[in-house]
Parts: sequence; C-alpha cells; structure tokens
Amino acid sequence: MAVERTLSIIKPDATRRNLTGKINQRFEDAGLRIVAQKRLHLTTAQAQAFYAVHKERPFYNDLVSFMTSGPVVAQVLEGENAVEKNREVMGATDPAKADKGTIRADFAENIEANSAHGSDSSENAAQEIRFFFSDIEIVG
Ligand code: IDP
Ligand code: MG
Repeated sequence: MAVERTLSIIKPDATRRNLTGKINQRFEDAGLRIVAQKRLHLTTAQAQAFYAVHKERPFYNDLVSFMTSGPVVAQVLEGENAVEKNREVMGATDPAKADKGTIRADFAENIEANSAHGSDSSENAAQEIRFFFSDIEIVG
C-alpha cells in the first residue's frame, strides 16, 4: 500500500474541550504524520460547501450550525494507507458504535459532535485537501 494523504478536521466539540493535542497524539501513534495544519473558524458558506454531499440529509442544517459553532483544526495526514488508517483511528460515526480506543469512542459527545472528520476515499481526500490547503502549505 502506497503512502497517501487524507484530510482530517478536529471538530468544534473537541477544540472547545482543548483536545487537539490528545487527538493529534492518536494520529502520530498510528504512524500518521501531520504534514499541514491550521486552526480556523468556518463560515456558514464554507461549512455548507464542505458538506454539500450531505445537503439532502435531514441533519445537514444542524451539522452546518455545529461545524460553525467554534474553531476547527484542519489538517493533512500522510502515511501508508492514510485514508483507511485515519478512519480506523477515528472509529464509527456514532460513538456508541465506535470500537474501544478510537477517537470517537473516547472523545465524541454524540453522533453529530463526534470530534473528528476524515475523508472516506482517496478521491474525496484529494478534493477535501484542496478545499483547505494550497500545495505550498503541505510539507511532507
Ligand atoms: P463520517 O464523518 O463518519 O464520514 P458521514 O455519514 O459522512 O460520517 O456524516 C458526516 C457528519 O455528519 C458526521 O461525522 C456527523 O458529524 C454528522 N452526522 C452523520 N450522521 C448523523 C446523524 O444521524 N445525526 C446527526 N449528525 C450526523
Ligand atoms: Mg463522511
């Protein structure tokens, strides 16, 4: 499996509880390298655009409100099989169903405020990385 990159977002519920360092430790312990990182407060338009794929889902408006409720930390993670590896480290969307020892099992507040976002395919990863970062900001 080749080295690849994925887009991660530490969500507002986690930044509010000062969990950025603890979550980053999980990535690094799993062999993922943080090759770009920035803290930002998304506008409504930005959150709507980022989650456009979910715009028909019943939770879309709530999700946009949540993602704009405080700062997030957007990051690019690099490593072997990074997309899948990051999904494993995060755990299932619903923390009640997430495996023990995953970020969401240990830190998420609920299915919406679930502490972390991770791209779900390498195609989406490339697009999501481009949404937040220019090439010059990614240092492998
Ligand atoms: P993922 O983040 O595990 O890839 P998605 O299905 O892509 O999960 O959903 C995107 C985000 O939307 C989730 O991380 C979560 O914050 C929110 N979400 C997903 N399903 C629900 C739900 O049933 N109720 C409320 N929020 C949800
Ligand atoms: Mg998803």
